[in-house]
Amino acid sequence: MNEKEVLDALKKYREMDLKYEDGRILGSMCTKPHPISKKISEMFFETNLGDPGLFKGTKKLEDEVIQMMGNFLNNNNPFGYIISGGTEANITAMRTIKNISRKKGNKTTTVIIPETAHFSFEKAREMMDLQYIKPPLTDYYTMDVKYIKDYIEDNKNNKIDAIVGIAGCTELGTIDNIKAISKLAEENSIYLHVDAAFGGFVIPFLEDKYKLNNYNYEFDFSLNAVSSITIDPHKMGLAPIPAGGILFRDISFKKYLDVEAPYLTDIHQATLIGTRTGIGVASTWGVMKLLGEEGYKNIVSECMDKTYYLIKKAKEYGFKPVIDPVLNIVALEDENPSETCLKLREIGWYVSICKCVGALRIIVMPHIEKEHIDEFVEALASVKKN
Ligand code: 0PR
Repeated sequence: MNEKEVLDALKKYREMDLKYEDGRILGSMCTKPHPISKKISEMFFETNLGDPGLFKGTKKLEDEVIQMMGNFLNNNNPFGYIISGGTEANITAMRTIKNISRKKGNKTTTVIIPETAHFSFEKAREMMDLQYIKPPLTDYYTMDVKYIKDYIEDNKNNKIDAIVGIAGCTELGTIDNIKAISKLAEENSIYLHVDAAFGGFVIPFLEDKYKLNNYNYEFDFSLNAVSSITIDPHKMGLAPIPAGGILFRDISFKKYLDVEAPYLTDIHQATLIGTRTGIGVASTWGVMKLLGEEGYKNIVSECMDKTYYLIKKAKEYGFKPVIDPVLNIVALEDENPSETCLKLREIGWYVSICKCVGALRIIVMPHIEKEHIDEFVEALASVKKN
């Protein structure tokens, strides 16, 4: 093929894809990246942070991005990486936990983790043969802290290595009571990892008027036991895929991840993935510098406004939200969500479903406009009538 033929052929494939701007993608935590990232991607497209000595500028950018993210997560001295996504970040955290446990001489690694945890933790469990304990959920779909407290007390001989808390769970957007969990973890010297893959770029920018009463939104390094946080720029950070983030409290955690890589410019490698692009790093840097705190606040506020709008509209048509929205995620009760989801797909609407409760799941990302919401609620009503 010549170049024109290649590009024409590719265009045909690309045209089969859905486009965020059409407003039909309602079940995705990704969105159209900020436009500046197109230029940045071109500038950094051959960079490889797998061999950072060759790309010193890009590595410096990564250090700066981690520092910038650390700053809004209340940590002035973070250590971490911009990696492929939340899955890699969570697996990296679990690898750290397992290696700390092994170093202490434990044969098994036991982790308390919510039922609502993302399936990336299941991959980690299977790969590293971890033992998971899943406390029951409260009425707010968060981990029951009293259960954790009792479990730790009743199992003094079977030490818990770590607790995972979620700040913005995949299905409902709920936030575990990480403040209370951190206290427990601190008292019992337990590692605490927080999965804020989605919530990390939302909660710090959430205006008070969107916060629910009696709800704890604290999740970051200001809580003493929090040792690592997953936070993904390629979700609400508006960076292009792949850009996930793993941040540790400080560099002391690096030794649990390093393997020897004698023929690279840096003779140790801590990330799971070897060859890795600098595009995510540079784009995250650029988008963060361009938007600043004000920019992210505006984006989050717009998404929250539209979240409340969706709930208002849905109620007018007789649909009921499972919970008051914590973040920009709406779950609408449905007796048979899989069937409704398929019927909606037949007429061009792509929502997703919850598994912890019978509900349709809608993520109100920046590409969703109020007109899309109006059209969607009508489409949902028509599907439910038939
Ligand atoms: N942690 C949480 C809390 C998540 O919600 C997700 C992904 C991950 C970790 C894993 O992140 P990566 O997918 O970046 O590895 N949550 C979304 C989900 O599973 C991912 C997604 C995004 C799915 C866009 C579909 C989609 O169209 O629903």
